[in-house]
Amino acid sequence: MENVYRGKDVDLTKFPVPKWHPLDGGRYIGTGSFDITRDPDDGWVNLGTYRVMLHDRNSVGYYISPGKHGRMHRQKYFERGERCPVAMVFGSDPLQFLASCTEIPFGVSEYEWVGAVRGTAVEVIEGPVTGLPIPADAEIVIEGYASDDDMRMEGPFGEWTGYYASSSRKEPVLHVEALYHRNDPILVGAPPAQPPDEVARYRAVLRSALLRDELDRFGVPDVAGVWQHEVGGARMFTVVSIKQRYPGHARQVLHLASQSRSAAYAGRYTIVVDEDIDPSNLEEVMWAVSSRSDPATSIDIVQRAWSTPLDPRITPDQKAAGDYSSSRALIDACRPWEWRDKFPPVNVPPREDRAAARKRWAHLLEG
Ligand SMILES: Cc1cc2nc3c(=O)[nH]c(=O)nc-3n(C[C@H](O)[C@H](O)[C@H](O)COP(=O)(O)O)c2cc1C
Ligand SMILES: [Mn+2]
Repeated sequence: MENVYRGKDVDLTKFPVPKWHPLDGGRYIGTGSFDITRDPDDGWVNLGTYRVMLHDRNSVGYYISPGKHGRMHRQKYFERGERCPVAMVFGSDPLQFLASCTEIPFGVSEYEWVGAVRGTAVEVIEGPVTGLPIPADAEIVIEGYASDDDMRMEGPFGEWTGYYASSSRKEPVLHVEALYHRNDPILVGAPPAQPPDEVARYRAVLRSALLRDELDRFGVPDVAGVWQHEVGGARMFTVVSIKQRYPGHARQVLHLASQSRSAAYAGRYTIVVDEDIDPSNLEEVMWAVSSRSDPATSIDIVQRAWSTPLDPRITPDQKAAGDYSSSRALIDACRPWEWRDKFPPVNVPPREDRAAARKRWAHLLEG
């Protein structure tokens, strides 16, 4: 609250807002940012990173994909004929940003998740306009309202898939009633780009951990490892390794992983491999797919799964009809359970032996 502007004094054009990609339809003030909303029924508070485009001095456009928490909140207000209150934070504690762009479950506030990770509660102030809780140490914050009868073109924007796939459409405008910032505030940017980019790299770590946790909570035994690959933007290419324990174990993992909270949105390929394969090593994974799967019997297809206008492979006709679903390929690249003992042996020495040899002859490998 070092600098406070209300009503006509709000001027967002004073910030050096970048145009991040050559074909972006505007300047995006919100990339390394998050939107704060409250569920009008249950009162819980969500933080979600959704891109924010600068329209003019005191209005911004923001895009939220169907199924995201901020969109469900907004929809609830609109269905009641009310405006949706929103606070947007441009520049925050990095852990708050990390939480706001991660698949934390519906009904759980990212604030609580941050507090749990840190071990201390997040200090907030009550937003003077909306009453929403605002991080006390934020750099730049705006408060305002969106309504469903006020939409303006938003996009195109360079997205995490490496394309401008959602093009431009009419999206709700946030009318900014208040602007607060520190002296010399830092406007944080985190523009997505063709993966594997920085955004995909940090998200792969957390998403893989979340999926691992979900599979454990689903009661799936003997998960050896999980990786949501950077090349797929930590969403479109998911690999799980298991120690097979019973017939159907591999398919169970494929279907659960592909529809889990942390991997369902905008997925594409889910692969299960045996525990001798490192799920984070693309070459090992694709060797297992190439050598242990049988295309005719090893691949299940799921139709009409949760996707997004950002999906570059949804046809123009489908998008025009409002159908943002896409299919999933679930690839079983494990040795088939029934004859796993008769599967030809692997012809390289065990991993431990290779590691021991590398250690012993390290002086020859250097330089
Ligand atoms: C830099 C960046 C930009 C993002 N932009 C958007 C966006 O414009 N719209 C969207 O729906 N999700 C976007 N996301 C993904 C969401 O932040 C992510 O799905 C998050 O889990 C959403 O919060 P929620 O689960 O509370 O809905 C972005 C993520 C990052 C890291
Ligand atoms: Mn959420």
